[in-house]
Amino acid sequence: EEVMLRSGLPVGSLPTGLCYDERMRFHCEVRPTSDVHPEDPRRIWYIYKELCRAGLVDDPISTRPLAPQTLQRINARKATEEEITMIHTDAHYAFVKSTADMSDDDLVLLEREKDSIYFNDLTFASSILSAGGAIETCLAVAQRKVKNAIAVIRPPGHHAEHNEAMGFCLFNNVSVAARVCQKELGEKCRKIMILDWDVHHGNGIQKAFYEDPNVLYVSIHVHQNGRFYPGGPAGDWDHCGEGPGLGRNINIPWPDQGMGDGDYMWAFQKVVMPIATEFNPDLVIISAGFDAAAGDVLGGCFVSPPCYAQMTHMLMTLADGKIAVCLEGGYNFRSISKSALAVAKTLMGEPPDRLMNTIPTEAAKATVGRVMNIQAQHWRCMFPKPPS
Ligand code: 6DK
Ligand code: ZN
Repeated sequence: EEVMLRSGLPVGSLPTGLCYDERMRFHCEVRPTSDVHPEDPRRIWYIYKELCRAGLVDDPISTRPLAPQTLQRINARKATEEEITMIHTDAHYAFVKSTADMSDDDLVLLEREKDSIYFNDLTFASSILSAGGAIETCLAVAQRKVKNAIAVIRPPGHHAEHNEAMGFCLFNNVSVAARVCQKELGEKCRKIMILDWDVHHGNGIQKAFYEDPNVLYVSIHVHQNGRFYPGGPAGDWDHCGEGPGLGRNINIPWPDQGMGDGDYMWAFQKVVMPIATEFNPDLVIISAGFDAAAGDVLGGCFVSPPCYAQMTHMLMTLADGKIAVCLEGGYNFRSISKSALAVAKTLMGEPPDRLMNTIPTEAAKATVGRVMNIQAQHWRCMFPKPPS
């Protein structure tokens, strides 16, 4: 049955949104070495080109006839200081801003002090556009200006903490966007689910909402004895939130042995979808890194484009379909382009392709079983079934 908007139009007739802004490519290494950094400005350009190639974007560079349905542009804008400091400290905002006026020598020195982060004089500009792009994308979805949307943004955000830039991340785009939506839209957007399928743990998002009952953070990431970035115990399965936020943090930490479609589907069927349905969010935001994709050297996993499509499709059953996809990591140009295209097509209503492999590994079942056991303390849907 079709869901109707107040305007009388069916939701299905609204377009899917796309946020992309060339200027987010300005952030790059000030002194590139022989081997290029994986968080390369071309990442977002390759994804955009793939969407154009498929005829989904009305752009002069598009070489193919336009598809019957195209993506509706969402303009990225600069996030304001007020918005950024809903998550970050004034000092952190001031620090990132100050890098715009530093000399190249100072920027190189700064890079050595920090954990997996580089700067140039346009890092700040790109970072506030990336956060502002996430904000505009999430607001457009939450306000039903579009059916759903994808934000092809960089630099990524999920590792950035209140006072810390780390792991290629300056500002926590998705966390800032979630807070802005709650503040601007009130009761209409109180409960937000953030699903993080980037292969790394989104320590920054977890920390920002650890005691918040209204933000459900679910992360699927490689994490074996804290050895995979960012390391430390924060990404373990027994980190479930604190105080009023207890049970609103779900970590699904894979061992480092190359997980694939069957494992992700198992996690979605057994944990992600049941808990998400019980939580019943007003908005779903995906921290969509494509570094668990087959072909990604940093991730070492094997997720296929149809599996990303399938995960998107499942999440679209929540929040009346209000889902905003925000790019995080993903380093193989081809893998991220194909994966993002599959997600965009799914958002636009195309049924996902069939998966080649749907069988979970024993290691995945063991991890998911541990998560179910601990989350049974917080979620009715996780109770073991009584014998029939
Ligand atoms: N550094 C992310 O994908 C970022 O989660 C991952 C950050 C990994 C940092 C450690 C690391 C390298 C590797 C190869 C070459 C240079 C540096 F935030 C996201 F972008 F989403 O592997
Ligand atoms: Zn990542």
